[in-house]
Amino acid sequence: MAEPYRLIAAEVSLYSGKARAYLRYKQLPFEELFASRKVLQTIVRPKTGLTMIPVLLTPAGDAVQDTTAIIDYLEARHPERSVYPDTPVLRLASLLLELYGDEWLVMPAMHYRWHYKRANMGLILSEFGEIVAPRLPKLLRPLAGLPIATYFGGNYGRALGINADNRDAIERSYEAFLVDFDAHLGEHPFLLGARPSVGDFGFMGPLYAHLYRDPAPGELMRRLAPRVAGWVERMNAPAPGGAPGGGAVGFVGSDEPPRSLDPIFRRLFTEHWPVVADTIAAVDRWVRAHPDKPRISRFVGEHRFTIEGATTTRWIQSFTQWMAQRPLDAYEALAPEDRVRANRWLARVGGSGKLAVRPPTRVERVDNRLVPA
Ligand SMILES: N[C@@H](CCC(=O)N[C@@H](CS)C(=O)NCC(=O)O)C(=O)O
Repeated sequence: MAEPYRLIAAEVSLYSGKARAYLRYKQLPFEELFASRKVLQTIVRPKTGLTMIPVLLTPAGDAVQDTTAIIDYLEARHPERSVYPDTPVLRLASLLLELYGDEWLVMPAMHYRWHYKRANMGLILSEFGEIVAPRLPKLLRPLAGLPIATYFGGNYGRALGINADNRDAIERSYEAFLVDFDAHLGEHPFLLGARPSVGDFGFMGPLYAHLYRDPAPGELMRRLAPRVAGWVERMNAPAPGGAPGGGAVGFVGSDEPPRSLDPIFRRLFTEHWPVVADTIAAVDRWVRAHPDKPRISRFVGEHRFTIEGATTTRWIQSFTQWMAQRPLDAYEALAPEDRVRANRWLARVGGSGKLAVRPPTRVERVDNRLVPA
């Protein structure tokens, strides 16, 4: 039997949930290797240059970090049960949804984990403790987890722009999202029909480890949006989305995203897209201001952003542009007749004109770091 893939991951980690669900859906044999500090120091750091998870270790000896890179690495080698719709407008929609899950829903995920400490910290400290000192008796693990919990819990607010000014707004936005997604799931088992697309996996990061599994937001999800909780469970099942081997189940029949997703796309274009557009401008400014730097900094300044009427400041993350280039490229590549259909759909969801932009400075990932292309 072929040697299995290995996924360095942890249940408590946001992006691990995306990669794990993807590997299960593809029915690829894999073993999960717990991302203890030792594994991070002896495997992840030396092989990727980063201290980030998840990391896919392949039988060919590659170590792939970043869930999007992991998905594309595996799609190239295992094209069956593809998570990319083969019709162009659905494909564009799936890339936008992945971007939204990866880069925007991370905000409620962090907020609900770290703000509702009393409900969540028992679980979080104990799981962070397992990363640092997996051999410590269970009772003592929370103590060992305290330093990293303090680090993550102390920094997320400034980085993501979450504070007393917009906490209520973030909750209003997330609760509305939950209700919209729940209504959609009354009509379709996954975002784009009867099988998961890359957008579902993008959603699975924040919606599993934090928003489903952490006690406070988990209770909220089960109460407000039981179908979303059911979707999380389906996404984590061994072969979500139909019969083993792919079967006949597919994406929605026409090349048009379901209308029940309109409120989610509208929110994407109202809340998230201004941040994306601003990030593209900031990356360009940063690269012009640092002509001698081969790599682009992870953070390229600060900007103001607005969610549900509340405006505050966040750090601009250059990585967001790399993710945004995917739907922008998909839009750019549309044949004229497909573009007419895409524009009709975009007009319906508040996205008119928004994808017809070319980043003045493109970025690419080389050795897991962003560089100007
Ligand atoms: N975009 C990346 C992000 C990976 C990531 O941020 N992982 C988190 C854990 S879920 C991490 O390792 N954070 C450590 C850090 O930010 O330094 C992906 O899709 O894999």
